Amino acid sequence: MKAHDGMYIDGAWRPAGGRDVIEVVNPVEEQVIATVPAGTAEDVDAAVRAARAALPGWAATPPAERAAVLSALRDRLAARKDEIAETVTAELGSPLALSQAVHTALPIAVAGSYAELAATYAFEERLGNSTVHLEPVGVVGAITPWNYPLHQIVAKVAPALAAGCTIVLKPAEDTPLTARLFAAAVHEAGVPAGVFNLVTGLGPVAGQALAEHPGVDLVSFTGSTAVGRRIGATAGAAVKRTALELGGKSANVVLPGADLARAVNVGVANVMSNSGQTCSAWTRMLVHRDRYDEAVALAAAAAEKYADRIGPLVSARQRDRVRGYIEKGLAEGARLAAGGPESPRERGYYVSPTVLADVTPGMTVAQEEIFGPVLCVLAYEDEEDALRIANGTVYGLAGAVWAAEESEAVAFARRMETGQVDINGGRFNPLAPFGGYKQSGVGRELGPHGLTEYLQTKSLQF
Ligand code: TXE
Repeated sequence: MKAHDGMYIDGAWRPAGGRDVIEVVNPVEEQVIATVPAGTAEDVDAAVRAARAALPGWAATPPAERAAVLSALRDRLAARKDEIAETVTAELGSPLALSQAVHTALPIAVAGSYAELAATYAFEERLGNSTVHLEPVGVVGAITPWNYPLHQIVAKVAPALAAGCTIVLKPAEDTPLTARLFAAAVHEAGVPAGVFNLVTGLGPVAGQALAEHPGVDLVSFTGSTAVGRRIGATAGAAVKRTALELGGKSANVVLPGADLARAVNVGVANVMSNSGQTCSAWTRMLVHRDRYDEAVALAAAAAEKYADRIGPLVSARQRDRVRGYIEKGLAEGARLAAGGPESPRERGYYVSPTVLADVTPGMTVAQEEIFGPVLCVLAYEDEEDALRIANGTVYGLAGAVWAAEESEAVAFARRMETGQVDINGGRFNPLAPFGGYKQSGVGRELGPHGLTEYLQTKSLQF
């Protein structure tokens, strides 16, 4: 058990204002592995002041120099990759291979992509008789969740740095250790004092103080729709910009001529990865009624293969929540094809890879984000019915379409109310904009579209 001290404010680790701490629990052993200080409104205020003071200097730093700092940050993260992967595994519970391949390698790639973008992006453009300058929005309050502890941080901090913004980060209380390592890498990379600041703490205390702080120009939040809605309302009242990346209920649409086995196997892998704690996960599989039974059998067999490999959920609270959803699904008439609500192990916050069949669009499990290793399989009658079901939730973050012909899948995807669709499998692209339609959020992350969230325009007329 390690008791960590301090907040990273104005280029140094400084004592926290209060004495309260947050316990970090390992989800496999259910044991406290560390504590970090629980930040107060005073800590947040000190961090915002530091960020404000650093803003003019960083905003005026030429993009090529900001790119060099980002490149150094990428290198420092890469140098610490083993330590980061082990830390993610310790506080999130993810298997080490996943922590290495996804939780660490992916954000390092994203940091690298922003180093390149900062160097090449057109921060000035000509429009007729005007020059348009793309300037930093100002001080960013970044509030991140625990499901991808490093990626969620990099997806906000890297574009903010590239844009010339300064930042105060409040990471999730479940995974503050990865955030502390990130701050160490920022320091080693030579990011000037005050440009990046870290305050660990509870959402309703430190998070809320950050979101409400008048010295913050943009709140960039990833997390639950309930908290996102509140942050949006508060920011709206203060006429403050927001970027909100919220929940999802993405559809994996298997059109009649598609390779069913491949679509189901990749679809199940997508849901089970990270124990289902992924906002973009394809949690609803839509299959034509003629092949429905075959698809459910394939999905159940695929899910069972994950039983020994899957990590736990992040916390007892999340495990109980997911189990509650499985029970609710069964109570509303779904049929258990694999897994179930019972605990598969004596210790650890595990939930069995679960497949719910005979799910209909109106059921709670077909509408609400479960955030666990639970796949719902729904039958459709024809393509129009599939589209109605796919678009029939308040969310619209991601999705997938499988078809015999790529053009057929693309035509269907164009009619989906969602921000990102994988065609016949797809492949992760760190430059592709990621973000939601409808209540999945406001704004986009990653690539040049992610960068524009942190920029505002000023036009000079000649
Ligand atoms: O999220 P919270 P939780 C969804 C998912 C999950 C559910 C609950 O469905 O089951 O949300 O997770 C901070 N003011 N997602 O409770 O509370 C908090 O400290 C300011 C989807 O963990 O939204 C943390 O840093 N900040 C998702 C962050 O918000 C506040 C990822 C997210 O926590 C705050 C995670 C407040 N009043 C959960 N209250 C995704 N989109 O990827 C909390 N926070």
